[in-house]
Amino acid sequence: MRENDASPAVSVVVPVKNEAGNIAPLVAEIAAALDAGPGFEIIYVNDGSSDSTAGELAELMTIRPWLRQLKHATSCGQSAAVRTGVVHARAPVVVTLDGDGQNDPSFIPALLQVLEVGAPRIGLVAGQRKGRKDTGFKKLQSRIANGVRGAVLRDGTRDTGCGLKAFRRDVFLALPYFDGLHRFLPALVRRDGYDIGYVDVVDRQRRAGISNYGLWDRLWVGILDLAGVWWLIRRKRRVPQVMEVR
Ligand SMILES: Nc1nc2c(ncn2[C@@H]2O[C@H](COP(=O)(O)OP(=O)(O)O)[C@@H](O)[C@H]2O)c(=O)[nH]1
Ligand SMILES: [Mg+2]
Repeated sequence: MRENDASPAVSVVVPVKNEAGNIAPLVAEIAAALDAGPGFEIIYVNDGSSDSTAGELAELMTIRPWLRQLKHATSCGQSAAVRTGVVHARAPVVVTLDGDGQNDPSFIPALLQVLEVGAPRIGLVAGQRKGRKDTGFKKLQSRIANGVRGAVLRDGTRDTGCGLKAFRRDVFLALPYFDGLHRFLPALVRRDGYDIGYVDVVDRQRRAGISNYGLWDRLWVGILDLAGVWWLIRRKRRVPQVMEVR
């Protein structure tokens, strides 16, 4: 998208909290990945950052007409930030990725391709990390979390923690909303009758700054959320096909 296009084909949503130093390099990479394709917009959802994230975005917006910043007055969490971005997205297809540079935007076209070829059967395409660039301890946490989740939900997904995802906006907005939702998207999209597509992606190091999560906030809420998603899937019912009789 060269001009400020009000109806882009793809909206890229990036949730950020205190990602100073990571903004400009990632915006450039996303734009480079999508430049040859259909029109796009990039929506940064700034979730109450206290560093220079807002200023760095504002400065870039003066030269990047397709860049938008949505700000939460106070921090509401990553799931809320993703949802805000999807609600305000102008395209029917949304791509998400983390704002710290760990997800490589060069995989975005591959995700979009799988979504397009699989339409309308595939509702979401999930990046699956290979060769993780996190510490050994974090990789272990992630492996356990993905293992337990896979055993309980049987969602057929090796890795749901990867921020790189592509999905239909209407499919996402029909999902039940709760804090933590962004970690359970494949299981919930499947619950609504869609298939999930997968693309192997290569993970990178966080470019600058530090992780927003510690062990405990991920572990405890993860267990609670898993119980909730298990219940939601147990209570799945057939979706009625409704016809109005006149
Ligand atoms: N909007 C928002 N984004 C967050 C929050 N916590 C983390 N993020 C973003 O979500 C992405 C992943 O978080 P990160 O701290 O890198 O987690 P990790 O890679 O799993 O250790 C990054 O883009 C963060 O800026 C939050 O509370 N609100
Ligand atoms: Mg990260």
